[in-house]
Amino acid sequence: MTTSIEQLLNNQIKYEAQASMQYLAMASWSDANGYNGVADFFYSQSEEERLHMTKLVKFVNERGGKVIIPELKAPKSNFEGLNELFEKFLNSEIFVTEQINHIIYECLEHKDYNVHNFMQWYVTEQLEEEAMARTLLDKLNIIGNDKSGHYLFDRDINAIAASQQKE
Ligand code: OFO
Repeated sequence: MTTSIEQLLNNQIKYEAQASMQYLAMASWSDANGYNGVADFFYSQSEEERLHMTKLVKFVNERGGKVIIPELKAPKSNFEGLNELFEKFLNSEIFVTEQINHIIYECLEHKDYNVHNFMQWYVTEQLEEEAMARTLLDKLNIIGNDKSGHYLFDRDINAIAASQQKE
């Protein structure tokens, strides 16, 4: 693979790691604020992002590239409430999708069909995650500031997420 593609994959390792740590901070905030369902959701999202990172690390190594395990900036760890939490979630997923689209574009420019093929898995994953983040934020926007609505959202979030994944 070219050094520019290798660099992009290393950047992506960092973005997946950042997302994993961000979602861990969001899980922890939710846990501390009594939103146990939301906490479970973000603990599991954090694990998923870690797997996405590891998958890239293994791929770059298999292809004889050099992996750089990155330094990360501290994630945001305080939130006004659930709306801000889920806005952060959606924005993070949109950012990652843009980075993946950029890698796909560069793969086609450099005719690296092997990396292009590998990255298709991430394209599908991002579609699902972005759709999930939008659905959850839409629901929160309907609920507004209603406390009992937040209680029900917290109770039902993992069922909503599971049913969305089956679609
Ligand atoms: Fe790594 O899947 Fe979203 O960000």
